[in-house]
Amino acid sequence: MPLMVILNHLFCFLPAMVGAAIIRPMQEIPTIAAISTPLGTGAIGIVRMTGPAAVGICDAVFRSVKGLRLADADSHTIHYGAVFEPDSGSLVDEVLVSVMRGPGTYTREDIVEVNCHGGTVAQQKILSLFLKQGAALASPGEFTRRAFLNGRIDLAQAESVAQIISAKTEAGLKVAMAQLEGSISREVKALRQSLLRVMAGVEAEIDFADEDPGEPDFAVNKEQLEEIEASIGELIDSAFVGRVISQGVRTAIVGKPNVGKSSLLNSLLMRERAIVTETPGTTRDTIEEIINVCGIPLRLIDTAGLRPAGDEVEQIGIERAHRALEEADLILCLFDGSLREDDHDRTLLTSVPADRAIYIINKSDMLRGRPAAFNQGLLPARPVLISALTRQGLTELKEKIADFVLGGSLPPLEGPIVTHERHKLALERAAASVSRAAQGFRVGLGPELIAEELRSATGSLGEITGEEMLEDLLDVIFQEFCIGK
Ligand SMILES: Nc1nc2c(ncn2[C@@H]2O[C@H](COP(=O)(O)OP(=O)(O)OP(=O)(O)O)[C@@H](O)[C@H]2O)c(=O)[nH]1
Ligand SMILES: [Mg+2]
Repeated sequence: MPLMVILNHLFCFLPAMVGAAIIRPMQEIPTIAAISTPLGTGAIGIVRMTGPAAVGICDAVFRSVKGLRLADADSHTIHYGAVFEPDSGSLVDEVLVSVMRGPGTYTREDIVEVNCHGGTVAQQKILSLFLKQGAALASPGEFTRRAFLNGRIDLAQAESVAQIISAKTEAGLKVAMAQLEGSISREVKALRQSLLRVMAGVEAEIDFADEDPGEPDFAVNKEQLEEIEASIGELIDSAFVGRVISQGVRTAIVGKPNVGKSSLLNSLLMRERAIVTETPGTTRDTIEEIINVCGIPLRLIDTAGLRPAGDEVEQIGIERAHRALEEADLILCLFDGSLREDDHDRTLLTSVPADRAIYIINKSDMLRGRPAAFNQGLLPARPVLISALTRQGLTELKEKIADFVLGGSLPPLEGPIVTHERHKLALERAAASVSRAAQGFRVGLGPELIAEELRSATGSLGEITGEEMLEDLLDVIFQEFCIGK
């Protein structure tokens, strides 16, 4: 007899209307629930609940094969059984339920996780039963927000959770994991403590100004601040590598229509991702793909050919191409080597900043040993000659890209690496305040003004780890999360 039938049979004899009494959490903290696995077809789905009523709510719709109530189960145990519709007693799904009691959990609260069959129906049915029993639907990132608010992780660690989920490369995952383990938090907290020590000295001087505390040690303070400033500077410097690792180098392929931009994207990806035709204006929208070039992740963006736009759709595509060009870390500026340059090429050259560009002459296969018809003398740097069609010259192009980005390879990923723009901006604010405070010591500024700068610097550092924070900031950060995390 199939397992589901046995289960159905078995549970039909259990007292009808299981869990008919709706359990409403009496405590102030609401119990929240969400589907934690992506919706769609899959072998297993997980519906997750956290909060003081989590175990009770699950007990109202779950019956274990052994007849054990989850309320009586030990923490960190898994129970096999089934979820039932409490009103009708009908079987919803065969499940495994994990019971984890706070504070030894992700949120530090009681957590119940139901492993049911994948696919949308079973998961949504179980979630709706939990909501009927009194759970509230979790907002994006609310589980992690609780982990933060209940002191299990700090804000920088909470943000690394979203980064682990969205990691596109092995290096990105490695750095995000290090951040979850506290690599950034430890460094930032240590710097903040050092600043607080300097600040305590300055404030003591303000408080005891009338009591002649002796000559304050300005030289020592200045030296300490300069050390702190240098350490913050190192963190800021790591942000470029951090962004490369976590998001990839933003690389736009630009050129007039038909020069082979989409063909180049496809060749680098080694698959037919973008449509290629001989009709100019084929690509209308930007297309983004991640590729790995010599271990460096690139976010490659194919764009619409740049020319005075035809219809409205092409016009929007061209606007997007211009935006991609402006925002790119690296621009692959493409020309058709088989044709003489024209006004579109010349206009393009004026809008591409040479310090962010690699110039490429495509369609080398059509030259058959002859020099390119395109006048290379117009280009600010020596171009790479390639054929997107035959892949000739692609190895040289990849080496040039790797060399351009990080001098050829990723540096060893040791020590703290800043990957969040929010952290970088806060560090820059902190560095500016520390620098002004150090300058204050140098020119003999009053201790009140120096203390103000130091307060501002510790505030900026505290924003990174959440030791100082605003409720609005939390809303912005956790909105980035997926529901169920
Ligand atoms: N012989 C030759 N043909 C190429 C090469 N690269 C692209 N082509 C051809 O050039 C035409 C245009 O290629 P696409 O890759 O669509 O060019 P594009 O720059 O993306 O064009 P738009 O999307 O219209 O801006 C197609 O017929 C390609 O097969 C090449 O290296 N050699
Ligand atoms: Mg194209």
